[in-house]
Order: sequence, then C-alpha cells, then structure tokens
Amino acid sequence: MKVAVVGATGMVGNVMLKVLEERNFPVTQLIPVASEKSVGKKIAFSGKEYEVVSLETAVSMKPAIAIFSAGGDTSLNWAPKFAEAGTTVVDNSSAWRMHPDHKLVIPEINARLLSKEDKIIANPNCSTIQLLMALKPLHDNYGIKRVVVSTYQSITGTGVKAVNQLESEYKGENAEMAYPYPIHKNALPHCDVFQDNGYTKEEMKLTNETKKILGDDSVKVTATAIRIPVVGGHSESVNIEFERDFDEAQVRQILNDFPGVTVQDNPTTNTYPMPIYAEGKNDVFVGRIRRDYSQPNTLNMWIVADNLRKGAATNAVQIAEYLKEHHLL
Ligand code: 2RA
Repeated sequence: MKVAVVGATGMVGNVMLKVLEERNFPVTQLIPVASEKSVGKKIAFSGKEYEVVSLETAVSMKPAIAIFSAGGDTSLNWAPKFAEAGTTVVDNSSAWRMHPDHKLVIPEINARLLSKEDKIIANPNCSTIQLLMALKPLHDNYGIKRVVVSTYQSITGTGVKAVNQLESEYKGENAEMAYPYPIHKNALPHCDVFQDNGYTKEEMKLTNETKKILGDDSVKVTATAIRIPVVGGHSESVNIEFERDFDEAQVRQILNDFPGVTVQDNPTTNTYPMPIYAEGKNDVFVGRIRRDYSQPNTLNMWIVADNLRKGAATNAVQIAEYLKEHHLL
C-alpha cells in the first residue's frame, strides 16, 4: 500500500514512521512529504531509503492513505486535494476535528462510525485522546455528568523549539524562546493561545472534542492546561461526576478491560502512572483512582500517556489499520 506521511521530518512525523514500522503496517511504498526546503532529503524506512517529496508530487502519486502532521493550514489546503485524488487522509491537526462533516476518531471508541465515504478523518488532540480512553468506558457504565481536568503537558507537544529551549535553560545558556517565559523550573498555565472567554485553545479542545467523541453534548467539561518541563508524555488530574454511583474495584476492572488502557494503581507500593514510564509506550496509563468524598457519585484519577504516540502517531496509525482491516480504502 502506498502511504504518504505529510510532515515526515517533524517530531510527530518521525514517530509516525517508527510506529508504522513497529506495527508492520503493509507499506509497499512510503511517500515522505515535507516543506520545500526538505525536498530531496533521504528518509530511512523499513530497510529502504526514500526521498522527501513536495505536496504537489505526493498528490500526483495517489497514495492510498496520507497521514498528516503538518499544521492546520497545510491540512486545510491539502487534505481536500489528496481526497479529490482518491487518497484517504488521517489528519493530526485541529483543522477538521470539529467540522460537522468529518469524524473525530479514537479507534477503540468510535472507529465503527467510519465508512468508505470518509476521505478526511480527524485525529483528536493528544490530551483529548488519553482523557477519552478513560472516560468512554466509565461513561458507558455510569453516565458522566461533569469532568474537571487539569493537564500537565510535555514540552514535546509544542515541538523541537520547546525541547531546545528547556535544554538551553537547563545548561544556563541563552535559548530561542518557544514560550513567553522560561520553562526550566517553571509551570506555564498557557498551552496554545488565549481566547476571548479566558480559556486557551488547548482547554477548549478538551471541552469540545470530548462532547463530539462521546456524542453527548450534555457532558460538562472544564479544563486547565499547564505546560511543565517534562518530555515523556502528558499527565492529567481528572475529577468525574457520574449520574450513578460506582464501585471502585469495578471501576478499575472496567478500565483495565478497556483495550489500550492499563491501570497502574497501588499506593502501598508507590505504583502510579508517570511520564518517565509512559514514554515510548502506546497504552494510556490510569492510577490514583479514588472516590471524591466531597460529593456523591464522584471519582478522582490520574491519566498519563506518551503524547507523541497514543496522543498522535499511534492513534493515527490505528485509524489507518482499521480502514485497511475493514476494507474502507
Ligand atoms: C500541545 N496538544 O501539547 C498540543 C499540540 N500537540 O501543545
């Protein structure tokens, strides 16, 4: 199968290539795509070398699938061109996520909605994916009324410039700033841009995407997204109010039984999810599961995942796997 990776030289693009290889996705020809300045660069993939090509060239090569991680503008302009040429696009940008005609997919949750007619499919935001992997099985069992989530996000979500800023600040060197302030020894309550309502785009993605993926506008979500000097993955402190009461042991069982979720939860052995453990893994890790005694039917938990993997590349590749396995290409 001819597969294009648009943004192949970027941080997420690199992980997409790694995940495609790891999962033996049946790539007969890779089409690495990047900006003009990278055209001609060589990319090693599955024991072969491929040359980076331009977007125009990639469209003309008619890949079966094009997995995008190249920013919203590129997706808005080029996903339709690939789709018109018969390519199915899986897009990791925010461009199509809330578009009413396009599906927002986490395979373990709603891949069954996909059809051959879906030519541009949206990959949710990284912090949304890991949150929903835990929320969905609990929503099905207990009905979620309201979610309060605080995220503690890896600088890899911002990109290479942020990683370089932290490294420079750590060494006491001048840094090209990815953030308005130092990130070393700091925590920034500022992920993406502020909106008129006082929330950042990142926080509103958690609110809006959660409702779309659950298919339930009645679920209330409020979020605070924080950037911290960590590289392994995003962490989330989540408080969930349910319609119905729950049993904590049953909650653990429901979560552990959900594909792609691993419960790590034993305070007596200091067992709980951490970014240094989640890094490089594809599962979503849940721990610190405990009743919120301040109000009925309410639960606290801690969710950690590698934001470049399940939060981006792995989820996108899993969508591609579902499309192939269900003959939807
Ligand atoms: C972030 N979720 O972490 C956003 C984009 N990857 O910055």
